[in-house]
Amino acid sequence: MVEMTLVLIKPDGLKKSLTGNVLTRLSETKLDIVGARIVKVSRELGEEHYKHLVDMPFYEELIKYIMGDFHKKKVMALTYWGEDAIQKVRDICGKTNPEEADAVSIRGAYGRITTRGVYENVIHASANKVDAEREIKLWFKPSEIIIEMYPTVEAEEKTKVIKWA
Ligand code: 3AN
Repeated sequence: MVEMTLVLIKPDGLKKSLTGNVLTRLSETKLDIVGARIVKVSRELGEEHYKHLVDMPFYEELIKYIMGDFHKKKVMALTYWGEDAIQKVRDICGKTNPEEADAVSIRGAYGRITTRGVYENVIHASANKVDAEREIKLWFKPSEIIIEMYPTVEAEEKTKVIKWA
């Protein structure tokens, strides 16, 4: 089944200059990148992304981590498209816990658990189709993705924008 999935290269991955390594590993999937952004993650965005973990003891540290408080204040957000995209990307990522992840997976090779107990696992990848749609719509506008997979509507918006001077 043709799917889209959201990938985030997290602040630890950017701080450790792992972007190239991660993209090279992901290219093994032969999936297409259809959207890419560098994002400075606000608390609001971090909290919305991880809202399913709000009751976990590591939640506050997790929000600080994704906002870049421990590394660099940026995340690389990517949308991949193709056959079985979600599972193919998850397989290369490895398990959530970097110590349990296969040693040749991205998280197994580059992740760690901090002394504060946060899993710094370099990469996020959508877990299933419902999450993928929610997350892609959270991180990307329709115009930032070069294919149309989810329905869109035309709307007039009167908002102030920043443009080149
Ligand atoms: P995944 O990212 O593999 O889908 P989630 O959604 O359960 O896993 O967790 C989101 C993030 O929360 C993880 N990527 C990791 O950074 C952090 N995390 C998850 N479980 C733990 C845990 N038990 N202790 C510390 N951090 C965790």
